[in-house]
Amino acid sequence: MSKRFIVIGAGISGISACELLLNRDKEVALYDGNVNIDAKELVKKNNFLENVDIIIGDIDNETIKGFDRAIVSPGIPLDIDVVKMIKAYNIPIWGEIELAYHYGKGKLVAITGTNGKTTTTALTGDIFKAYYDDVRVVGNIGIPYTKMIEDCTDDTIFVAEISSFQLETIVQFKPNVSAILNITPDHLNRHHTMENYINAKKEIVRNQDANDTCILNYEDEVLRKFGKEVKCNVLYFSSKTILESGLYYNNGAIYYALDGDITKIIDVDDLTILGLHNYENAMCGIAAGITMGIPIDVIVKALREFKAVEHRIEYVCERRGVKFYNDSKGTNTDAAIKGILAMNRPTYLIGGGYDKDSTYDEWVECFDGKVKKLVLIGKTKEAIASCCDKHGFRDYEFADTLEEAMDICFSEASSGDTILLSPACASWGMFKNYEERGKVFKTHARAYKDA
Ligand code: UMA
Repeated sequence: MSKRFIVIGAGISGISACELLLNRDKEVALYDGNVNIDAKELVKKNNFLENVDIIIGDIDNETIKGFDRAIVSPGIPLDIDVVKMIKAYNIPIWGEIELAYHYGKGKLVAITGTNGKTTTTALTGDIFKAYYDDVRVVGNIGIPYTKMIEDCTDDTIFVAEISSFQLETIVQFKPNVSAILNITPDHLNRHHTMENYINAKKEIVRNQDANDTCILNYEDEVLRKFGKEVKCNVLYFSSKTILESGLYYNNGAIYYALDGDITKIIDVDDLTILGLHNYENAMCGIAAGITMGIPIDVIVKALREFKAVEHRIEYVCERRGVKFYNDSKGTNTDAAIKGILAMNRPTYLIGGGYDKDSTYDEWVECFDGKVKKLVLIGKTKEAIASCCDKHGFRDYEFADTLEEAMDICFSEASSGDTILLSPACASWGMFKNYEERGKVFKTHARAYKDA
């Protein structure tokens, strides 16, 4: 078994990987290409690194030669010089998730996809926690898989968000349940071609066999076809097609069909996450739960209680029949368009903020009868207002603060309406960051009286 490891990347995954290896009595070196990293500071923050040889900036062939195995962090492209040197000496490479998998025990549910994987992982984690005692939510969601390995047992269930970066360096990684939500162009600077990106995502099933299951989006052409090629069981979900077997959305509800036998799972009005893309995320989580033997009533309870990832189309509260949604993370027009598309009720929209020289046309175009009124704050209010004029949308008004904007909306909104903060702009200039903006929105919304 390898003894001397070099860990590449001193971010959260690299540091957790070092700790895991030290706990297993390995000799560890940590390399990072960023010359601004202060090794002493790293050790101060992570005492265990005292026993690690920290190499910053350049690394030479002689040093590389001395290692038996390399562990790479997800953000390390595999074509940078240090990785090329490692490959030239035939030193085996594991990704940080491979290292965690190697030392882990229990069961693994691994979720990938271009969009929605964080929400789906969080939701799936909640469904599993409602039934199993030791569930650990890990991976790209922000908690390194290697950090959560200690004390795991055969009864532990890992629910992991897995990125295409992480899948590039797996070897034996074998989820009991995998899921690919969708694949659209992303990260092409790292993967270079769409084909490479798709192939990286497909790696998630590489080691799965007839005992395992892969959950796939039936409406994604690549994935529908992929389901016919894999060696494991396949469970599809669909937001458009009534399936003979699998999860599907139809006319306001989610159903589970097994060889034509149909069970209604939940009305989507009972979900706390909105929009067709979120129904897909929910179906994926339900599919994972069903596959791992969780009773439907437990799944439904967890779905009803699920709190969306903070600041992303996050349901806040209902006052006088008016629902409040915080989409402070809608800091650009693309993200803010998703916010509007997710609304299924007439909407009072709060927008505007820091000026990034964006254009707002596509955002305003999607208001499309759904946005009753737009209240604008921040530096960009004039620019957005003139874009509204251009597109014939006249129902806008200016406010000086977020709270004032909310008061305007709440005084005019009636029961059945929604108030949505989805600004299409960054928060700077008025707030420290989008989190602070979202928190102000939530506090002010909750302070409104119900009657
Ligand atoms: N580094 C080099 N050379 C390089 C590139 C990076 O030395 O050429 C060093 C940097 O100087 C830095 C370190 O590598 O010190 C950073 O490593 P990292 O980028 O792998 O970051 P981590 O802090 O370990 O976080 C990673 C994921 N980051 C990326 O994939 C870029 C986190 O996902 C993940 O939450 C974390 O591991 C735990 O698993 C973030 C992300 O942006 C959220 N993911 C992408 C996405 O979601 O789109 C894929």
